[in-house]
Amino acid sequence: MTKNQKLLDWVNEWAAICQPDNVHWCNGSDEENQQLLDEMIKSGAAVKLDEKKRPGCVAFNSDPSDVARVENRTFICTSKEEDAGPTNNWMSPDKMKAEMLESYKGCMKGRTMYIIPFSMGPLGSNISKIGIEITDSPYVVVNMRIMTRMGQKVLDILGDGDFIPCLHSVGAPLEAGQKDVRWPCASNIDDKYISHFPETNEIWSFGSGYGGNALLGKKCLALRIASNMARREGWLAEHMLIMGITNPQGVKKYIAAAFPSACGKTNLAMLIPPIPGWKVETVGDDIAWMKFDEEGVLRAINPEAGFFGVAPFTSMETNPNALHSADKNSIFTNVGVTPDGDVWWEGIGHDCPEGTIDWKNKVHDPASGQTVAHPNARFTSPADQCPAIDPAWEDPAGVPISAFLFGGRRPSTVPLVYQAFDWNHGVFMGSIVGSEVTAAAIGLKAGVRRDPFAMLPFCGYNMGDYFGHWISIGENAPDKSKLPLIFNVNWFRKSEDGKWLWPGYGENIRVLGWILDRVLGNVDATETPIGYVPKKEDINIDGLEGQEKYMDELVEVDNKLWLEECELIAEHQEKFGDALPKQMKDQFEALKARLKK
Ligand code: SAT
Ligand code: MN
Repeated sequence: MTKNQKLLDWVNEWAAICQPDNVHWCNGSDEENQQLLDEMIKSGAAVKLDEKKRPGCVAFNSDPSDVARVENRTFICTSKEEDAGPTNNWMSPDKMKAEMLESYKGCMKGRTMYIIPFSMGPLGSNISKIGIEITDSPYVVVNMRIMTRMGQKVLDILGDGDFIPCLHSVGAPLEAGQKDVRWPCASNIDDKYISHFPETNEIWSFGSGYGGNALLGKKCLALRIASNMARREGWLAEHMLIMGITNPQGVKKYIAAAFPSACGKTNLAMLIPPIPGWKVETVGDDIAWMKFDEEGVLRAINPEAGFFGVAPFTSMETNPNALHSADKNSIFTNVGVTPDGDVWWEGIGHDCPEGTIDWKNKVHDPASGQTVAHPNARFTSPADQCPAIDPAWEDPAGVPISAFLFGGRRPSTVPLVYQAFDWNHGVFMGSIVGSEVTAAAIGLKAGVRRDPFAMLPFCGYNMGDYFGHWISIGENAPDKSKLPLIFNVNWFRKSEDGKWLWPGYGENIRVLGWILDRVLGNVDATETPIGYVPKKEDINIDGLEGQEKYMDELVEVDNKLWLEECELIAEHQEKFGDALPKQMKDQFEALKARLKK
């Protein structure tokens, strides 16, 4: 256990408010995990999967109202509204705490309060942070055990040091004798809150049991709170995958990449190169924490210990490494369960066996038009089960980052890959990341939905100040010559008749190859108004039949289209008002001037 008085006081305080039947301090052992799983299987909350097909695996189905992060109920609570900025929901800390305190009173009646000590980052790394999550959800406990380093070993390292308090309740107290439901949560969306108090490093979550709403180490701590800490302390907490790439000459470099959702981040992190001699290894698929070392090299750790990956359309075709990560010791949420005790989801690569139970606990009827898995169904799997896990993925020192990649889904305008002229230009590039949406998709006017640095729902402070923080990282770099190079990629460019110009998936290694060559100084590029673009012959397309004829279009920069893009960028920049750093305005003016030349 612990002698940390601050921690003991905090737990006692909340136990008195939430009034659980029991308090359980999680030690993280196999026995504890098995006991929790057994209890949930017995109560019907979880289904045990077949021990031969999926050893050590269980499946859960959530309440149909509780299936994803709730962005409109996610709040950044700062004294001043402008500190949350135009992209976050804001409420004052006092008002939020008063409101939520009412909800927390007696909220754990009939339940056990679990205390989860966890480390984001390898135990003992100087980049790592310790959090303590209070929760009344045993589902959260078993997930946190995979997603973080969790248990007594964390308390031992904590000693009487500081921790980030993370409070969570599903918000569904039980009356004496009341039978629990499979997936307790607050039934009304307005009763849910995912609140962050960056000024005091606190997280209060209420009403949801799903993913990032409830596994508070992930988006809440490792991005929203950590982005604030990183800003104060001069480092970076980013929504980025980290991967190692080795070329046929045996040279290995690490890159970090940010993409908005649904752009294939996990697939890129676990890519299997189809061309000989290349190797990709995964350090992380979602979050990167980065600091300069004594030599001035920016080094990254993956603060997580597992993957919380989207299941649908994960297959042996699209991502065998993700699939194998979930072979055993994994938790599945909102997937189908087959009669022989395996899992099934849309796009898994084979037909749905008759009698499969869908995510709403009904036998699937193919004629119903309903999907078997929820589109946001997930697998929770230990990272070290990934066949391509990087040997240095737990190195407390982190891995050296040579390049940043940004990208979105851009059917037009944006070339396959281009490189920023310098750091601030790269920051500008990150600030305009976005995906094109059709009018139908969001019920609004068609256009580009901007997701700067893929951090829109995860930046815990004013996004304009966040751009400023990135600029200051470049300005204050101990050795500017060692800063990572910055690139934008776009796998999704289409021809005028709507055909994909680039095959994507594993073939993206060919683009990563060019990026590696730029890092190594092996290859020239064409200077264009938007940045350095590859000479088409420098992208290796050996063995890609019929690809040659698309290469001109893939690397083309059309000034007219980019001037139209600039009108959209102007609208985007206006949203940040006075918080938009002057350097970002200067970058924009310089881009327009280059395009008009
Ligand atoms: O639910 S999570 O926040 O963990 C995953 C996601 O929405 O990106
Ligand atoms: Mn993510």
